[in-house]
Amino acid sequence: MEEKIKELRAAIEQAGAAVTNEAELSAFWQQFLSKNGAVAGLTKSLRDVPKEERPAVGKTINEFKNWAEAQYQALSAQVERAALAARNAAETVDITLPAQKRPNGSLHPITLVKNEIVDVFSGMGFEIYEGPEIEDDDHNFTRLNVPKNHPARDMQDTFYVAEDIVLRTHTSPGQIRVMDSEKPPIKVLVPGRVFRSDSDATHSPMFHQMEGLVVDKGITLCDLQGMLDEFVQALFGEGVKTRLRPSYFPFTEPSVEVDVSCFECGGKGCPLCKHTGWIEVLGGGIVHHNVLANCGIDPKVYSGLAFGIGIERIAMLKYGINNIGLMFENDLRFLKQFED
Ligand code: 2U9
Repeated sequence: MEEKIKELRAAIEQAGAAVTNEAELSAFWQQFLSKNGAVAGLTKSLRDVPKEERPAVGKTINEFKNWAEAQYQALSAQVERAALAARNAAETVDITLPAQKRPNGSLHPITLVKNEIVDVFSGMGFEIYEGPEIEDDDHNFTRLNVPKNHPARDMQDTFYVAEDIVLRTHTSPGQIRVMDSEKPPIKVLVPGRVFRSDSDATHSPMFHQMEGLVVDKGITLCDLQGMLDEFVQALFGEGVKTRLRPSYFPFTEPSVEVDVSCFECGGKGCPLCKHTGWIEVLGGGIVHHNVLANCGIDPKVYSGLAFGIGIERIAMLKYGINNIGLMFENDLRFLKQFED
């Protein structure tokens, strides 16, 4: 038995020295330490040892078995360390390489123009209010003096959600809500998405508006023109002038269309202003007495001015965009032009 153990120890040492990876380690275990392996074979051969010698030989075999298992554990740790070292070498990061650049996002032209307009009017003391996009007939039409038979109420022009519920066609219902909850003096700017059943190169079924409302004693069209002068100069440049033309809206009387002198040609005439020297930018007027009365404000005591700006229209003019659809396609080649 002594001889057998000595031979096996030598065989284990020799085989162990050759183990370099998992597969070889597994073969080593199979050959020496598995149920049918060489070390188990020693225990089986204990049967052939005379009875009186068995305890001593058994002890020697057990000690050898422990040694063989320790060999295996040591080899296993060695293979694991080698595998980790190989992986670390393969996955080395070259920290001297330049970092990958993440592309920068930028503000959408509509947001840029909206922020600019908000800044100008905030500077004049306007507060910002945002109302709901889904409105009832009463806030969107009736209290704004838009009569039952008015074409704006037609299904062809307005998106109906239910019989008396619409996607707001302007942000004006927001001003109605402000007048319901606050007493004059009121000076508020209401930006937001609005919806109309209309679509071509300059109209989109969803677009952005910014409406202003001032209600106080003694408000006149002069106040409106003074504020709008400030506004167009901040947006289009110092020398730009405004011109008011008579118009009609159900919620204002008198109503005006507001033109700016062409900021491209200085008023001489060019393709942008269609050779007129003027460009239409927004609408406004003096709040109709019915609208004030509908909101519990006495039109004999107070008067108001209101204006409405289409944000896409201003963005198209300011940046020379010829198709409104470009602003909703999110083509990066278009958006990148507005990076600062
Ligand atoms: C109240 C009273 C009056 C808001 C007004 C306009 C004129 C106007 C257009 C600009 C381009 C709509 O987006 S657009 O197509 N708007 O011309 N808006 S007066 O008048 C109001 C609003 C609220 C209580």
